[in-house]
Amino acid sequence: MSALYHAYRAIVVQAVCVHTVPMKLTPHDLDQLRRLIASARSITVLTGAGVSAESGIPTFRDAQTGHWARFRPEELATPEAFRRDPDLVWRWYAERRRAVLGVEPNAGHRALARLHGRVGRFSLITQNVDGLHARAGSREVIELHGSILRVRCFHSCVTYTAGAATAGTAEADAGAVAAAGELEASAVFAADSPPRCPHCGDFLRPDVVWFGENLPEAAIEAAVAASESCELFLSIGTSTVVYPAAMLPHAAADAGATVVEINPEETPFTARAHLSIRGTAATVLPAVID
Ligand code: BV8
Ligand code: ZN
Repeated sequence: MSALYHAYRAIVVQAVCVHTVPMKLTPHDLDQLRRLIASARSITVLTGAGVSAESGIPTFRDAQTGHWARFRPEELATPEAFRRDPDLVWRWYAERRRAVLGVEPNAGHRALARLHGRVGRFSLITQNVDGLHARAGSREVIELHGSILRVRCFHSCVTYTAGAATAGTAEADAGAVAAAGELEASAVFAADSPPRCPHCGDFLRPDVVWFGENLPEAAIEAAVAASESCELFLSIGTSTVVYPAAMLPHAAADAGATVVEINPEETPFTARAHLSIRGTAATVLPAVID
């Protein structure tokens, strides 16, 4: 994790330095971003929940509604919450999975999928667990926080994947189902309570990274490497408050990349961005990529 330590350290150093004065917002900032994208030989993109907002998926900052209004996501997205009330947390994820499988990727997701084929080197890192980048056609997506479309045993004995094409059912890893025998994948995703792993007997759980859990090592290492080696870094639809993902734009800037933020609101990173565009993903991205 030396790259991770280096990037975390960079944050601390940065936190005590005077922020660089950001480029002033110009009326032609879309032209500026278009030129930066056209001339970059390597681009790394980090997306957050804001990229899925225009598909109708509420962001983490958005207030929760209905039955979930009384909970904060940070309170439910933890191993402690699951152990305390497995049914509650399992149902929260089942409802979010149904919502995700019921919407379509938006113009922002699709523009990023097109960008991949037009740049020498391109990396897409997402904090999102909704699988919408892949459904928009993006390949090799670095999923920092896992996927709500997958369910696994706490000890990774077995994994099941719900596919958008087969909304509501799932193709499990054939080997796992064969080995598991009793558990049918479709039954796992239809269950109202978390099923037990047929191998070890512990609960099955969403294959996401909860607060307090480590990110998949391969994913964070790939994300740090892609952030530290690109010419242009785009930070899109993220509040940059969840770590270690939030250190990636800093790591890119520390390594000399031009960092552009696309967000309708300011974030803790805005003061450091070379260009910060007050716009939404589904309007800005198609305008600068096509
Ligand atoms: C870890 C999966 C080591 C689950 C998620 C104190 C200080 C610093 C750090 C910490 C701290 N205390 C604890 C920590 C560590 C903690 C953390 O960062 N906490 C935060 C809250 C302070 N991090 C962790 O625990 C991570 N693990 O560090 O391991 C460790 C080990 C043991 C003990 C300690 C540390 C794990 C973090 C991963 C958590 N899991 N998701 C699930 O989804 O259910 S994170 C979750 O939050 C989502 O993935 C989501 O992506 C993310 C929220 O961030 P954003 O994506 O930015 O979304 P958000 O809603 O915040 O913002 C949306 C933005 O979009 C806004 O800015 C908005 O303006 C903008 N927007 C809105 N509409 C649009 C738009 N932009 C563009 N277009 C639009 N249309
Ligand atoms: Zn198990």
